[in-house]
Amino acid sequence: MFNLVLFGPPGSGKGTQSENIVSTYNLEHISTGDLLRDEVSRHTPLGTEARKYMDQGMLVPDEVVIGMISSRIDEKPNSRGFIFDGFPRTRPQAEALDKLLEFKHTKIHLVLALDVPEPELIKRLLGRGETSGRSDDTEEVIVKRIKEYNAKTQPVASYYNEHGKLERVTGNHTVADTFKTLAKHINKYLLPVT
Ligand code: B4P
Repeated sequence: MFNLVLFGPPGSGKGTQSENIVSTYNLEHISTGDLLRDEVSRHTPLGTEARKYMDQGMLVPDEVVIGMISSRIDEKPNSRGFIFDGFPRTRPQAEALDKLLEFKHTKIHLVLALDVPEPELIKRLLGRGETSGRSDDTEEVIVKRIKEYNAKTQPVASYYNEHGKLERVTGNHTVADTFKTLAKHINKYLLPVT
C-alpha cells in the first residue's frame, strides 16, 4: 500500500492534480472538501454544522473531519493506496492520521506540497467561483481561507518535513507540467497503471 498526501493552499490545484494521480496510479481519492460538500448538499447534521465554518472560510473542527476519514479508509481495505487531498489541514489532524494508519499497519509514504503565489491563488479561485456555484469562492471568503491556511495549515508542512516525508513542487506551471513533476516523485514509490 502507498499513501500520499497532496498538500497546498486553497486553489493550489490539489483537486485538479488528484484526478490525474488517481487515474494514473489507481489510488483511492479522499478529499475532505468533497466529503464535506456532500454532507452539506444532503443537509445532514454534520453538513449543517460544517457549513457554518466553510461559508466563513474557516476550517471545520478536527474531530468532525477525522471521524469522516476513518470510516472512509475502512470502506476500501484492499486498495492500492490512498491519496489524501486537503487533509490533514492542522497538526492534530496530521497526528491523528498517523495514529489511524499505524493501527491499520500502514503509514504516509510521501507528502507533495504545491507552492503557488497568493495573487495566482486568488485569481484561480475567483475564476472557479464564476462557474462552481461554491459559496466559499467569493473574494471575501477566499482571503479568509488563505489567512486560515497560513495560520493553521502551513505548520503541517513542518510536521512532515521533520519526518523526512515532504517534497515541495512548483504548482504555478500548467496542469500537465505540474503533473509531470508530481509523477517523478511518485514514480520512486509506485509504478503507473496507465
Ligand atoms: P477544498 O475542497 O479542499 O478546496 P480548495 O483547497 O479550495 O481547492 P484545491 O486546492 O483543491 O483547488 P483546485 O484543484 O480546485 O476545501 C474547501 C473548504 O472545506 C475549506 O475551506 C474548509 O472549510 C473545508 N475543509 C476541507 N478539508 C478540511 C479539513 N481537513 N479540515 C478542516 N476543514 C476542511 O483548483 C482551483 C482552481 O484552479 C480550479 O478552477 C482549477 O481549474 C484551477 N487550476 C488548478 N491547477 C491550475 C494550473 N496549474 N494552472 C491554472 N489553473 C489551475
